[in-house]
Amino acid sequence: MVSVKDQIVLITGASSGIGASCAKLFARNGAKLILAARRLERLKQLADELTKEFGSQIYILQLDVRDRSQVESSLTALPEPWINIDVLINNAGLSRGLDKLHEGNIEDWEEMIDTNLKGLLYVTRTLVPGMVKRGRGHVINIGSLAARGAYPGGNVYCASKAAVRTISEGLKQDLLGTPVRVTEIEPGLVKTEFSIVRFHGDKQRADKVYENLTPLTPDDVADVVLFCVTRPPHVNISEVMLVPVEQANAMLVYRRS
Ligand code: NDP
Ligand code: 8X3
Repeated sequence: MVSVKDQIVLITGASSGIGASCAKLFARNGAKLILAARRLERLKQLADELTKEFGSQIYILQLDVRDRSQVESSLTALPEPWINIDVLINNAGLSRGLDKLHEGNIEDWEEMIDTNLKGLLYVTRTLVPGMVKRGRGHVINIGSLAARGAYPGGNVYCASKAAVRTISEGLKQDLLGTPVRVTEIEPGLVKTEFSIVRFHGDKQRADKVYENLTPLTPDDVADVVLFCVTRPPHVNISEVMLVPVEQANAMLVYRRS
């Protein structure tokens, strides 16, 4: 088993949902955390909580993963004790809208592609060379069940997650011969701020997504991430799909009436 104690773990999108849950679980297990996202106040609040509860060492990074030069400059200029990142959790991501493709909002598309796909690529391209050089590292990409097929209105979001799936597969191939591990995690419905963001703040509409079923919690996903990272070094969990019991695929859920 690999222990995460004193390992340096960078989590993108740590200010909410799955990223924040990963931060809590890795902190509880003794990791040193770099928490990245755009909302600085949220990160500070989380870091305070974790420091109080677990005595964690935390570095806060205000970062927009869509900004290539900011990604490169901030990640290459990390202070010396933080530079050798062991685990990268590429979690920052979002959906915007649920419109038919031919009626879709092009700004929404660009935001999803720039964040879910290009942002993940920028961070990965900046950090993985160091992992290869040091001969240790693990990249966790938070994909989605949406990668496995489109659902009505999901078009560009699903495509962005299909790209994450393919990129994870390609990265695994390209890292063959190195000890660096790559895992893609594909959750189904997880109750976070995801749907509020998708519907541009319409909480009522967001709540309906999880109505009359028991969704995954972000802690459920964090649990799986920690499991993958703590396998023995010769084991690579390449992909995990986890869904609520009441979800069969992206299109088929059971709602108790
Ligand atoms: P949340 O909305 O709760 O969290 C999303 C996180 O991503 C926030 O911390 C947000 O931080 C961050 N983020 C968004 N854009 C950027 C950006 N440009 N730069 C840096 N950080 C950014 O949703 P989830 O926790 O659910 O989402 C996390 C991941 O899980 C996403 O990749 C999502 O696609 C995926 N996922 C979610 C599922 C679900 O049902 N909830 C299911 C399957 C996958 P900030 O706004 O502060 O920058
Ligand atoms: C989020 C899950 O099914 O809402 O990636 O697209 S879904």
